Amino acid sequence: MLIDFRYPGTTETTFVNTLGADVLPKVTITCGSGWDQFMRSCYHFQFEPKMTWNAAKTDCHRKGGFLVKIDNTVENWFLKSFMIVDKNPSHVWIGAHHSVQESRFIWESDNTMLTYTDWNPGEPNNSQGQEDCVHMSSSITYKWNDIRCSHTFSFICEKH
Ligand SMILES: [Ca+2]
Ligand SMILES: [Ca+2]
Repeated sequence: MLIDFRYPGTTETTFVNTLGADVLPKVTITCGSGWDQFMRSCYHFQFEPKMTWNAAKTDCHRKGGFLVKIDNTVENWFLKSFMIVDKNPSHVWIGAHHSVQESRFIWESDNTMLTYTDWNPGEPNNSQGQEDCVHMSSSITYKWNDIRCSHTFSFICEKH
């Protein structure tokens, strides 16, 4: 598997293979300060200050992005890996939330249904009928859980 990855605090994009060797010249995508590039997207990991899901969504929009939309296992793996080697936050909001009108989970960025998912076993369980937002939790190796939107957590923004 080949991934492109920009290490935190650097401006160079480095292509690495699974052995960690640099194998290809960099491809330039300008993410801007505070954003990290992976594949064709840029990510902003906000560990502090923590926010409710709705405030996090608004903050991502203000920054020119959206709450992260996780499309596949590679993107999910990148996000997990980044958090584990960085601040290892306890809870992180992602862009999935439960649409009351449609009675299903959708991504806030484009209102599409979730295709790839990484739910923790037994989730989503909509505990007490009040769990409409989705987070990744370090206690379950960053698998996904639905939870009340009013919690204040770290969050991940994405932009293209
Ligand atoms: Ca994405
Ligand atoms: Ca739950």
